[in-house]
Amino acid sequence: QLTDGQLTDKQFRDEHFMAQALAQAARGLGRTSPNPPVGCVIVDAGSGEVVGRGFHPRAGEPHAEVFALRDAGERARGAIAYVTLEPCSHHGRTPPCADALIAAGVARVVVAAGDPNPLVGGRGLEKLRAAGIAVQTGVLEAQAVRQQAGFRSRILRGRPFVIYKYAMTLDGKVAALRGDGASEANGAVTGPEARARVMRWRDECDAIAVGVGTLLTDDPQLTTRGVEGGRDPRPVIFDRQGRTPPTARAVRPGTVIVTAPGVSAPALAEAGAVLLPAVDLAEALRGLAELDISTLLLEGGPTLASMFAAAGLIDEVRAFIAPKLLGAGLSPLTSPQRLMAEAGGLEVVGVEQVGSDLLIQGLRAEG
Ligand code: AOF
Ligand code: ZN
Repeated sequence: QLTDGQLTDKQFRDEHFMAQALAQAARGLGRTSPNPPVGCVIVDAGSGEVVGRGFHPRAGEPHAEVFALRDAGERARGAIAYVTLEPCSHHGRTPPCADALIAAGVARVVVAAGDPNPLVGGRGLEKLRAAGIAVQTGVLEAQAVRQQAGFRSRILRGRPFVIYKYAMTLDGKVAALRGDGASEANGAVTGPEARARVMRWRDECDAIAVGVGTLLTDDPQLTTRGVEGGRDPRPVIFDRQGRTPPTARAVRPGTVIVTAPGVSAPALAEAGAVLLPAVDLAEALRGLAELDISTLLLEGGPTLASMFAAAGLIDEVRAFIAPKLLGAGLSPLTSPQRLMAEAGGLEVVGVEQVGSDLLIQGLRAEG
């Protein structure tokens, strides 16, 4: 029988190993859509030694549990498996992970968050319990849900999770009124450390959105630079009339151009771009989800972001504040026009100094 002290110790150990599983999962960020990033570590119940690690590298490849079980080999028997998402119970592109855990003789499974996929939805946990495995859920659940925000948004709401990233001066301006517009990395606003952080976010997000105005002014590349092993997000250009030049640097195979219905742009299609006609933002986001885009990073400046904000479609804000005073300039949002009492509340999930800039991350408060 456990005393209170030992119970706390066990919870502490569970959180310690789940944090390692989350770190494994993070290795797949930006690469797994439409699947979630998932990580797994297998721990010897006696010695507390990690005997297996794995993560889901991309859709179509084996799931995290399979890699971790392979890594552990015979040492999985009687061990504890820590998984960031409920093990699957269905035959998809791969066989069920719950079956693999049972076959390997794992004694206990600790899960961070349930799988909202209707094909799974609790049946993975049931399968494990029916096989006599001790199952515990909810360990570091909030972190896991955040890490899986894109997958969960696409499954539960049919649209990508939208992150508005911007950089402003201490007096709240993202760009001067003339000269340097809100450019690709807001280079003029923050220091190099903040810009490097943005590159990491590009690596981790499925797609990056800009408006055609930014595209025509800056001709941004919208690529990931300076990240080892980095990959480029898919550019998404909001361009109602199809004015994007096929020679723009962000136009490459897979680039999405969101237009009004009925716009034809054969030269863009020839350049490999995907035309996505939509009557409004909600329809555009549904279309992006169908293109397997789970996380969308808004870098397009105030005009595009204001459209999203007015439609209530910003899920997370990542704001850099640079220690500079500009004077007249553009603010990060121009709409909606609200009373202060109606201002959209954010739950702050991170405050950090990055180089000489301050980074504040906030999630839209539910409801
Ligand atoms: C897990 N571990 O590492 C992942 C899971 O088409 P499939 O076979 O790859 O199945 C995809 C679904 O499996 C996905 O929608 C989600 O519900 C679950 N993902 N599950 O146990 C993993 N990536
Ligand atoms: Zn699985």
